[in-house]
Amino acid sequence: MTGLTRRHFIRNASLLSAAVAASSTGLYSGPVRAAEFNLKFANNLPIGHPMNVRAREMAKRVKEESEGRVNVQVFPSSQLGGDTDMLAQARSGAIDFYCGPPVILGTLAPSVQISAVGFAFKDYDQVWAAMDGELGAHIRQEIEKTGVLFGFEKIWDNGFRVTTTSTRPIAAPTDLVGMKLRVPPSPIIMSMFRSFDASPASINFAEVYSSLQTRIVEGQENPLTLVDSAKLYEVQKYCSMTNHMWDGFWVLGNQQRFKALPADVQALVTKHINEAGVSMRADLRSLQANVIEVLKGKGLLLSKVTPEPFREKLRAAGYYEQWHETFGDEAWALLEKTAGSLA
Ligand code: X2X
Repeated sequence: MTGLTRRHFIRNASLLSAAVAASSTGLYSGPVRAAEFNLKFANNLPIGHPMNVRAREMAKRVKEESEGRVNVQVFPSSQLGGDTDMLAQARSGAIDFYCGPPVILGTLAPSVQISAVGFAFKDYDQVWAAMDGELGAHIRQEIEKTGVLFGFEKIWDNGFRVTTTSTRPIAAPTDLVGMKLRVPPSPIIMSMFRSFDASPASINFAEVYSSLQTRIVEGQENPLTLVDSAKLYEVQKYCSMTNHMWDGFWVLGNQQRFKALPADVQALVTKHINEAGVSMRADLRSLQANVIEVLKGKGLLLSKVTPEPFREKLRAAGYYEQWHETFGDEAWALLEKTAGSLA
């Protein structure tokens, strides 16, 4: 094992033991009494990310308010498998709640990806107006129609995605030509980077750090707060603020498993999951306020990017036309209602 690989291994091992410690504190505090309902809440993000801080808080509140009847166990860092795997487990009911990024839910229902159309949302006012409004309601209906999963009302935040690389900064679309870039297993992100003539590789988040470290890929794209919390700055040199799309997480439940719970348990869990989502949005917002300084301090070379040439390239490649056709006129109109014209 090389020094670097060992370091990565130890880092993961310590995350894992921290997670075990956290969940066992939850399990054995208070009067010893077996829970009636054990529910699994799984995601791909590091244990210290606001998603998991708020998820653990949610689990604690659910446990307290149900007087120990309901035990939600939080599994961060892809502990139950990569995203493709977690999605399959959520569908089968092996995972009760899965934080599913819209970008990778295209295999579930194509329209779930509509919030990830490139350069659509300009700021958070637009994001929350759409996602807490008609567009979000439309997407949740589409998820529900699968007959397998459903989405809780408040979508959780990930952020605006930027591009980090080890070889060269991205200032213009031509800088992306031929670039080996990790993207999530996501049809819509894959299509964007193919339109830029890059060479995107679909890799689950669980393997992002190691694929950058071993230089299987030159770069990746994710929000600044995740570049920080997943320590991607350790294995990347440049960070180009492409802000090419907003991304979040639908907390997905398994319809059958959830309906089998008593109504009061359903209501309690729903309330606390939605509240946790709203709180984590605010947590991320405050991290975003100084993340640029934090990342500069860690040695990353940050640069601003003018979006218009990138949009122009996407238009010319037929990207917007293609996704408009996939999502249909009705959904596209809902997107443009907040994001403005994308033609
Ligand atoms: O896999 C990613 O890049 C991540 C963490 O942003 C998603 O969940 C889409």
